[in-house]
Amino acid sequence: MQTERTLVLVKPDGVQRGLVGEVIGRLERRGLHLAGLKLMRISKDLAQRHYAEHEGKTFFDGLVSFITSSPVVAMVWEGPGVVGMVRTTMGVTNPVDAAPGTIRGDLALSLGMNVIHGSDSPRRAEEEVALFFEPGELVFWDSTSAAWLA
Ligand code: D4T
Repeated sequence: MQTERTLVLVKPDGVQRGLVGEVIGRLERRGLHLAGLKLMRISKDLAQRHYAEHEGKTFFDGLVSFITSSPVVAMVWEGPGVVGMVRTTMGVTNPVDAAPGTIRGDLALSLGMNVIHGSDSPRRAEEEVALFFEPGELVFWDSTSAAWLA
């Protein structure tokens, strides 16, 4: 399977509740590789572009206000099939329906405050990684290289 990259955000609720380490730990334990990481405040413009598919929906303004309300941790994760693996590790959008054992099923509070974002397709992942990260902010993993294990 081809190596992919995906964008993950620990949303404001996750950062405020001290869940950054928990989210990173779960993704690391699945064997995924971290290729980029930063704590940032999302601007209104970036939020509107990131959530453009939801523009016009009743929850759009609330979604933009929430994601811009306080810092998020933005990450790029890498690995074969990483887009799907992150989505299954996250659980479905609404925590009421998210399975126990998933991040949202174990930790999320509500449809809005659901701890984590992960790109929903390889095409969106490429767009979202480019929206949040400059190429120079990302590292290339070579899982066969002993240097990473030293
Ligand atoms: P994100 O994009 O945050 O990873 O979430 P999902 O991919 O799982 O879900 P989504 O795009 O359908 O929704 C984006 C974001 O909007 C919030 N939301 C969603 C909301 O507040 N009310 C709603 O009715 C829906 C459908 C939650 C996630």
